[in-house]
Amino acid sequence: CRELGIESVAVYSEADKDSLHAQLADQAVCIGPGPSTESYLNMESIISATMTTGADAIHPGFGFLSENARFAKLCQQCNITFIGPSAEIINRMGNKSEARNTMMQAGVPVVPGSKEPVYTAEDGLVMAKEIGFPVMIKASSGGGGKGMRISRSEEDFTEHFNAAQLESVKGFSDDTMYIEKYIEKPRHVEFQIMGDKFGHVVHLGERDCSIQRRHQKVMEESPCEVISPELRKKMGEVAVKAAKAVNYENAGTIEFLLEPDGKFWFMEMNTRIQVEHPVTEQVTGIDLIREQIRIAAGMKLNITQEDTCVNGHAIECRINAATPGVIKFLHFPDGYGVRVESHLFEGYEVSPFYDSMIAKIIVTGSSRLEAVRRLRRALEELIIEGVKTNREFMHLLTYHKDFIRGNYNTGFWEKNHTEIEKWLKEGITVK
Ligand code: MV4
Repeated sequence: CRELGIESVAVYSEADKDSLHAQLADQAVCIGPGPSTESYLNMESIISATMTTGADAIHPGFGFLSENARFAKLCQQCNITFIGPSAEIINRMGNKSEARNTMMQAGVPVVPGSKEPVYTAEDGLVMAKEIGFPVMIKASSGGGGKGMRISRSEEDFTEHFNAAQLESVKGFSDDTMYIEKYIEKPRHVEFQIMGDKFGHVVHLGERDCSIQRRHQKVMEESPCEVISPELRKKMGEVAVKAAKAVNYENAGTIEFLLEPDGKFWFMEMNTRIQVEHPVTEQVTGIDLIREQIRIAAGMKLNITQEDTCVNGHAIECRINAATPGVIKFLHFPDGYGVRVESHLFEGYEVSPFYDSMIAKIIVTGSSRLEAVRRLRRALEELIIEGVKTNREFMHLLTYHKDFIRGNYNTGFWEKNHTEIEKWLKEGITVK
């Protein structure tokens, strides 16, 4: 905002009163107590902070209200620009089974599965038999693995369906489910999309996000090791087609499941900027948040598909706190090709109210091997005293043969985390 000459207003909760963003913004408004429901999810409080400061627009970031269609609608009704797609698109893509149908109609390859939602285990079982086991049972309002179960046979289907549906009712007050063919150990590859208000849509390459711990991404990289330029062009065109099918505006992500033989399937669309967007910024040289603000202000995309190219290799490593605590000492790595995004400072108290992610280390190299070496060095230099983190684990992960060879998929964590934890316990360190 400062680079664009735009005055910024930060909203913060009482627990975040000393936070960096509140100190760095031109203005800061307290929107409520620590618990998210009373502050960062409190729509009325955020809208009134916008009104009282006379702000024109809200950037919702990721998490919290960033994919809440009701909030986007409320902004529209209050004449506040929501920096993202329209409430209608958020709503449509947030309904995962409707999103599938929309993409099927657009001719986008979708994971084989149910054409319409299912509400009972009986109907689900009929669907599963048609599709063929194993199947993935998913919640239409789900995402990030919530309300999702794998069923490998008729015998275990009903129990898994009921468990997934109960999770969905509890988590999203929605019992709408759908069934997909289970793709064995795919790679989770997502394409960054950017669309303006004039119908221009470009893709900005892919991010391989297969290394996930319980559906929480821990490491993301671009480009994906196994995607050839031809396959990238094909997947990119499908991603653009998917975005154009819904007249997509602003930043978005098309998530695909990629099979070893190069077959790829649309899984879901995220209607927000993602935590891992810096990986794409580093290999394309495009400031995605700046583009988001420009597009929301009604300006045209100043990127064309032709002049968008992926150069070099970027890897993001998420640093998570294992416990709350006060940061006693802090040293961030730096140097060529090292980018750190963090709200930490010495004396800052890592609060128990919010997400455990406390920093992102993004490294860029001219090759994947150079990026891996740079990530190892950056993790060795990183010092965070006062809270326990996953720094050492992630450092060792970069020495695992599957990671080094880049031949991993969504099964990486399940297959390798025990071995890496053993190395950690045995105090294996690499100098
Ligand atoms: C799948 C799948 C395989 N087959 N769907 C994970 C959460 C949400 N983004 C959808 N996810 C998946 N959906 C079908 N039909 C594999 C994943 C998946 C995954 C599954 C289990 C463990 C880790 C995973 C990491 C990424 C994606």
